[in-house]
Amino acid sequence: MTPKAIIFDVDGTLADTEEQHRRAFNGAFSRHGFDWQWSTDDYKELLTITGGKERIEYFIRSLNLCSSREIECLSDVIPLHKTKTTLYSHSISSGELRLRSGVNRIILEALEHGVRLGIATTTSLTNVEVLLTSTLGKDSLRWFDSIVAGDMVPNKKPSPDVYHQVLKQLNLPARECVAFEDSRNGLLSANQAGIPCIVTPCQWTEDHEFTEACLLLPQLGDVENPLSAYENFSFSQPWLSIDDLARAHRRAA
Ligand code: XBP
Ligand code: MG
Repeated sequence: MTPKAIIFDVDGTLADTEEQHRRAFNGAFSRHGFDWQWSTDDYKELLTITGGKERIEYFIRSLNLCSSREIECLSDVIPLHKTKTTLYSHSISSGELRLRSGVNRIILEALEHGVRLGIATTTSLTNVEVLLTSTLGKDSLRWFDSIVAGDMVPNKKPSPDVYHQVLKQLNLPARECVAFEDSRNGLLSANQAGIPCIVTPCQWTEDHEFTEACLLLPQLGDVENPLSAYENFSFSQPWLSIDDLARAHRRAA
């Protein structure tokens, strides 16, 4: 049956945002007088640490600084992350980034079919708000019955905390929902919460392990970016429609 709700991850799933995050981290380091600059290779490694503040702290501890310097740098994590979030918000509100293919389409299809919407993300709430308003318009925040972000739960992905909180706010059982994710941490988080998960990897996560996904697709697809047929799933259209989603969900249940 059609899932009662679709719960979206944000970074990498709604949009391919991590390059904008990486540049914002590097901009914050410069503004705070640090000569740190995360290359794309550095960042691909660091992305396994979920949460920007946790990522900066992990990086500082990896520098093997003397304890006094390490303590001094760690005291800067919160202000650094605040600057980073401001820089990231500016870059996203410029409208330079679009949603991944098929995301806008399936959100509108879900609304038309009475399928509820939720967001379960590790990123900061302001980042969710600026991405949704700059890509879907300011009313779009109201389309989501639950938005749970970053520090709103004790533990970040792969902990299931964020998905548990969304399920609580939606007042729905896990098996009646479906999650969309891009990373292994996100897949593990959704699955530990008992939610079947469809994965659309992005450039930063394409080499992750996704065996537990109920469906693995390169993207959700739309008219401009049709999906080719997939060996283990036949589509009614060359994209994942709500009807296809219901079939994939039944298979997973
Ligand atoms: C991805 C993350 C976030 C972002 C950075 O979140 O792990 O930490 O990389 O955002 P998700 P912050 O895939 O769960 O949406 O600096 O705000 O944490
Ligand atoms: Mg993600």
